[in-house]
Amino acid sequence: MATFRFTAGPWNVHEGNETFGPGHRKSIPLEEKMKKYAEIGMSGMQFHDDDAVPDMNNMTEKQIIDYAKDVKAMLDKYGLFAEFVAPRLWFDKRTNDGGFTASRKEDREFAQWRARRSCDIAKALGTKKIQLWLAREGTLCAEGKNPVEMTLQLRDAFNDILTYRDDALILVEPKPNEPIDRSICGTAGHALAIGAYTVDPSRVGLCIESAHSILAGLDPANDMGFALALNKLWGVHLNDQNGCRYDQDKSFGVDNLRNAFNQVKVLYENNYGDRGNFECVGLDVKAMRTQPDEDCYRHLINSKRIFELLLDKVKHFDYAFQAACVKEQNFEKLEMYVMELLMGVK
Ligand code: XLS
Ligand code: MG
Repeated sequence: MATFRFTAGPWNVHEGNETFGPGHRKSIPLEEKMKKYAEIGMSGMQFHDDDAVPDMNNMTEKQIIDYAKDVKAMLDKYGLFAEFVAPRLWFDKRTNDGGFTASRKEDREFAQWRARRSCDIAKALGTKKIQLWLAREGTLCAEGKNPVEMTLQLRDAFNDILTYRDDALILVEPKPNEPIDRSICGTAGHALAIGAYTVDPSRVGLCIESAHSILAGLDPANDMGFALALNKLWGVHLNDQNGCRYDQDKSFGVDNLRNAFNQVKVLYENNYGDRGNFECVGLDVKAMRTQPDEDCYRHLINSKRIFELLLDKVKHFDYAFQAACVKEQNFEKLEMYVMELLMGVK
């Protein structure tokens, strides 16, 4: 019986900035977000390395760890845990052309330094999970990098993390494009294949994000099922996405409700969440740009509620009826049953 623990990152409550305009909501200090997250039912928080330690590029390794320990104390104060730390390898000038796959050796070394610091920060925050959203690991200009080299550079970067911290777990969060034009590791299958060639494949798993699967033209519930079957679903980033366009991070289920139902269904049926804080329901959603300051947490509240309402639908799913439909191969009947269930007629 799965118990779901919800988490979100500080970036999920943001000022509203996007490619075409600056943000217009006020910045909220980390502690205030923690307090509010606890109030709205989050159990934990997710971090980029510099969400936890903002000025880390200008700090010594010891200073970084000490700072992270203070963040841990803050989390404890609000009864929250840290789910993962993700090196943010897409903000710095040195990672313009990629982090682990940057063309220049010194830039790759910077990325490696950040990944190692993420391991230290994660330890101070009490988590083994290092999440890798491989934002710029690919090409802007197709001929700008060599695909064979990039694949091996990623494997080497995973190896460095696995060796630097021998209890670290890598969660790859695949995404096929954006901000990069062509990603070198765009799907769950790519991520696990690279993981299989590392020094410890048992410590490389997945975080499946709904929108990223949709952007790859794939079904998020099936991606989650794939990962669950292989015991590799170590995180999810639930949200929604209107087709293959820019990454939207909409509230969970608002565009593809049936799709969202099937994500909740596959998680519930496979007892996702039973491994406690290890298996969280991350809500990687962003508020619409129009949202005012005083209501800038609503998308998180809504996403959690939609998940819970869908969970209730899942619990009422008539498996005997489904089996009968499958036996007669009457999928029109089964489909209509699902539609009626979702529309509140069943
Ligand atoms: C962006 C990603 C990002 C990661 C965290 O597309 O979803 O938010 O989840 O680095
Ligand atoms: Mg994400």
